[in-house]
Amino acid sequence: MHRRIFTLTAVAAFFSLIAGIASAQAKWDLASAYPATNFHSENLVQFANDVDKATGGKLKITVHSNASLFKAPEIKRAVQGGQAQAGEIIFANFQNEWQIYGADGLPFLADSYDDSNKLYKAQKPLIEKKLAEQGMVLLYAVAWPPQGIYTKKPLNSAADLKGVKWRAYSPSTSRIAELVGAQPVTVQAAELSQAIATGVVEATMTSGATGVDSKLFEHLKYYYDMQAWLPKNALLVNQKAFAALDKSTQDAVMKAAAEAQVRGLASSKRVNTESIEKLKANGVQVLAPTPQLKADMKKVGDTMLKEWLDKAGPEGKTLIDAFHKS
Ligand code: PCA
Repeated sequence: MHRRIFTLTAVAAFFSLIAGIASAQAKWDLASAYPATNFHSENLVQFANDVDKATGGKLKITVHSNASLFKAPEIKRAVQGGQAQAGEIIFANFQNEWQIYGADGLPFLADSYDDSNKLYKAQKPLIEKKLAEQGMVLLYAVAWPPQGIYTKKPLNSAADLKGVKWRAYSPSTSRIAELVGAQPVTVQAAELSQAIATGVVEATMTSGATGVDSKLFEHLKYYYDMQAWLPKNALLVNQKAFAALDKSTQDAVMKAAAEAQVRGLASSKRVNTESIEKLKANGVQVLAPTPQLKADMKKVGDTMLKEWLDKAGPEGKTLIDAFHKS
């Protein structure tokens, strides 16, 4: 009898030792969809290094950039299901699942860094709640630089986009194409340079940053600096993976995440300026939109906000009201 108790105690001690080692050496895969040299990706690597340092190597995070682990639209589900413990998504990709995710993808609703920050403050509590229901934790979010239009030919008005093969990355960028009579083709950033090079697409709306990352300047020689919206990327973690960490490791993750958000925003602003210069240096005409093009795109924005409010319901109205009051 005594011997049996001893054995059970020994077995229990053995397992708690193994569990101790496991929790002492947690390893996370972090799926991301943008190239390793993109500022969001560099920020993720810095975040992983900070966590490694702060925890004395107790949590090792491997960043898999450029959609090498999961394609952009699959990352959220992969984190939810625990196939990747962490992942970076662009909220706007998930608008069809829940309209609130798409608020920062609406043209001219929040079209400066200040407004983007205000919109995020209004979105954040709703998004945190939704992600919690979905078994995930929001670590941080960082805006892309403002979005403009890349084309092969000069644009006087939106009518010049009729029939043009327009690359979209989200439901709202597809909707823009439909409203101006262009032909939407959804292509994520990881496949963008190939799609442009092979002529599958001949225009897109994105940032200066992606224009440089994907070398859009090789084929698209006009960039209309519309400053239409600033979509946000967000780092998510699987709730169970997070809960499995000890308290001090969780605190280190949260602290590194808060720092990554501040650093990422500063990088976004710096990259915005630098990439416009790089586009010019590579022969792109960086232009302000003509008054007609601007008016046409504003009209597109108004239509899309109306459509969005219809779909988003009272929750959407509360969000927009909170944003406008802030
Ligand atoms: N670049 C990403 C999303 C927004 C941006 O500026 C892309 O074009 O896919």
